[in-house]
Amino acid sequence: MSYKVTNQKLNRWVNELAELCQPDKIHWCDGTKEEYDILMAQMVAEGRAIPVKKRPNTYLFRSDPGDVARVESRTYIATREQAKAGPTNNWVQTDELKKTMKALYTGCMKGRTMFVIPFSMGPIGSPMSKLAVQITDSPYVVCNMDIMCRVGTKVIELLNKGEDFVECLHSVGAPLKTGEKDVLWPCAPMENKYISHFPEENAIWSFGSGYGGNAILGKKCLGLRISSALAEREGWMAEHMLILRLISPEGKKYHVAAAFPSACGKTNLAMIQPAVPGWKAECIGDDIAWMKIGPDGYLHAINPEAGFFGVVPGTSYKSNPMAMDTVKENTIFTNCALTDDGDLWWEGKDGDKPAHAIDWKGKDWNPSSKETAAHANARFTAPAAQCPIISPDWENPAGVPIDIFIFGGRRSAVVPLVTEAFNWDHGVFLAATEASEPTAAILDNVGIRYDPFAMLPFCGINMADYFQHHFEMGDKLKNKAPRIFYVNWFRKNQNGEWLWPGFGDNIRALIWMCERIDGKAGARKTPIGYLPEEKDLNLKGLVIAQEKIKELLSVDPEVWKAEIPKMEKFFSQFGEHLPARLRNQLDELKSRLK
Ligand code: SAT
Ligand code: MN
Repeated sequence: MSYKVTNQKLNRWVNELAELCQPDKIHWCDGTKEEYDILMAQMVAEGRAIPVKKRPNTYLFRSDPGDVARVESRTYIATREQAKAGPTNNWVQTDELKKTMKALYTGCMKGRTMFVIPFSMGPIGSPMSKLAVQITDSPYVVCNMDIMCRVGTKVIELLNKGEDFVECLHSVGAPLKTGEKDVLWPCAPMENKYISHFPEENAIWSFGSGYGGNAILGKKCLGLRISSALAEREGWMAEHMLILRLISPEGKKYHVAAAFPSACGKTNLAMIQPAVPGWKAECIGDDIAWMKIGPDGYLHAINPEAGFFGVVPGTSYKSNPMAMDTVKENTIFTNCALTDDGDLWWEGKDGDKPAHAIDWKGKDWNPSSKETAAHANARFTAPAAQCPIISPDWENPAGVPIDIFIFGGRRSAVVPLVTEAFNWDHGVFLAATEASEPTAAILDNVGIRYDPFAMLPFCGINMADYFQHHFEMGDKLKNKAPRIFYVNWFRKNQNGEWLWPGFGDNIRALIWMCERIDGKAGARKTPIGYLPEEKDLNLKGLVIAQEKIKELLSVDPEVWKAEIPKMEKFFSQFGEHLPARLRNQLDELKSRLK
């Protein structure tokens, strides 16, 4: 250990867990490049990491085929009373879950090293940041945490001054018997995986998975589930949102925070290359926003993360050139295919398919293979600072003032390209009824589902309380609240073709939003909100059939009436707990559709 720990709570916690988990060794991480390089070199020697020749300091990992994404059915919110977790979370009573998991943790790190990772979510020392410590027995997780969070001795200095921290415990759940040879990707069987949260004690206990949000605990577990509970108690917001700065041709800055479900294009929008000349974009974050009302009365956002954990398939110079340039070096890839010339391949990458590759399972692959070369939820882990359009303000401890909130999902029908909420309460309603079609980011997602605020899998409290909290934030922000919009880039026509080009052309919807704020752009009032007319959108340079625009901006009251019973059913699970203001919004929509 290169530092001394005088925070007694931390020492006690680590000692207790060492006794429980019985690792061979304890390694206190300092987050330095040397440490990262040594761990990587070890993993290369063990065959777990494959250096990617064409990309400096870049490594490929292949996970166990049963450990490839978040598993929501194994994700728990444990509280004393069920009402605190609410109907949308898997709830287990705190003591009961602890008992089950303590049995699993007993001896779970035998034959392994226990790593202690002190980290900060948010710039170290920002009043909006939080300190945490993750314990893990996965060196792969340590290296990912090094990229995704701010790890190191500066955090220890703050802890030694007596600052508190969130306890994040993780084990892959695969102890080794004496002399037993390890597998390349250790993890536990599905029925023993637990991704557990104790929001009443700021603690996370994760067991059995080594993948993504199940294991990199700063991300969804702390960044959203624990933080949404903290935010409700402390009067701020922890949201599943990218943060983007738009700069108009006149040099005016607008800050956007946008919530879409996993694998619905947050990273692409966060790194947008505007198709309209003169407009510029800067990326601040691609997944999580922590927001507090600043001294100026506006809502200020920071990105608590330090890296991107992005979906690889579909990423190309066409869909996201900035992401492509971000992952040229110093990146961890998981579950991509390896080409014979020492580069990576994935579905949707630019250029021809390779004649031969090694697929994500380590098997020979060629273009006639039935299975995909990369897993649909293959991911890159890359430092945010490497993004060519990262904003100079991305680490500003005061955050950036948010002008625009965007919600949306993947809907091939019903939902128009862009809608503006009538007011804050209506915006909360639009967000609360956010819905999306399935993606590969989750193992067990089927059919269209309501995903309020894109937080369904990430809300650490009763979702009804979360809704109420948003109404109250609006009351505090008053006329300084962000304006709320709803978008759908994914509308299809009857032949199943996309109606909207998406990607860089999404700027056209964003420009309308900026112009609405400035009182420059027109809109028509519809039962579901304000919509632009064709003339209100900047469509210069876009070749698109008139009928497509018409369909993209259409609202069919009959189709929307058919949505009402689904919304009612979704809301009914909250019973009396549902905020009256949300019920009013639904009633008002009904009467507008009459
Ligand atoms: O695995 S993660 O939760 O980090 C990615 C995602 O589902 O958004
Ligand atoms: Mn996400």
